[in-house]
Amino acid sequence: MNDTDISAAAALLRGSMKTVVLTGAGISAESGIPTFRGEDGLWNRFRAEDLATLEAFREDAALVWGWYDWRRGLMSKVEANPAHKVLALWERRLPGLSIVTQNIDGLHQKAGSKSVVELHGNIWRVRCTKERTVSANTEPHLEEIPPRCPSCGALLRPDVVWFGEPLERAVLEEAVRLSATCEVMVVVGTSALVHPAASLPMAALERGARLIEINPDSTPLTRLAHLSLRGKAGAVLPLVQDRLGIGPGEDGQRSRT
Ligand code: BJW
Repeated sequence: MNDTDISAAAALLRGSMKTVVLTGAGISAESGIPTFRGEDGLWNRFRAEDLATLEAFREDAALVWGWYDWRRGLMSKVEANPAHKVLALWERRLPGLSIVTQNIDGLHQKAGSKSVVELHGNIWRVRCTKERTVSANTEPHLEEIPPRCPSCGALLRPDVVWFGEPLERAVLEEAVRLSATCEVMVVVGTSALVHPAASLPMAALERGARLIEINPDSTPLTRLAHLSLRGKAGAVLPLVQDRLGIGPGEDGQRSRT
């Protein structure tokens, strides 16, 4: 990544009326949340089949909930990092910017982002396996594992999308709509291996969008990207932000300079 690439990314963003930022686990890595793949990834220590499928939950709900409870404890202690914060600022000051995230940690919202489509759900919500009702549960640790629905007594599950499960229809439709109509898509911190999320950049490219990738490693998207900014999100996004020249406004909001 060189200075010219940072300037080119800033120019693309400045000229875009509709931007989608697709994020993955890498954007939260610098907050202290482990990614899934790669050397220190969760799937190197745990088997996805045992913990992130409906079959695993039916087999041993306490085991699956134990793993999610451990992750809730971890996620309750972390803060949004500079990458999340830059995106929250851009949403306020650049026209038509939306975030589509695969993350379940809620850190984009914690940074102040409002327009966030959560493809894989949110760890701070639970869903009744019988009534399908969804409710917020933000306790770092659950009182009872596995937890039960206070209304009907059935098992509660994390309101997340496991392997082999369809994404919520309205959520996926919104993500596809945004991707297929954006002028610029910025893909941050995803291995781009899990579908349908990994298909969204293709939908953007097919409609002529410019693709910027921010990742320390290459991915299947790298060769398709118009700009590949190799580095950590918490370092690269603030550099692009500096080049964009969006300064602090009078009321704590920000304005373009
Ligand atoms: C940094 C960084 C820093 C590090 N800064 N970057 C064959 C082909 C196509 C599809 C399939 C297939 N076989 C099976 C499927 C379907 C499957 C799938 O895609 N599998 C592939 C793995 C092959 N998909 C599904 O099952 C999905 N559902 C579905 O397709 O339904 C169809 C259906 C229709 C009708 C009826 C029934 C079904 C659902 C997928 C759900 C994924 N769930 C998880 C868990 C969510 C809950 C939880 O968190 O517990 O979602 S798995 C996990 O992977 C999690 C993530 O959101 C997702 C993506 O991972 P992500 O974010 O890309 O993280 P990593 O770790 O992979 O990458 C991190 C990146 O960051 C790396 O590139 C680093 O370099 C980088 N990085 N530090 C910037 N500081």
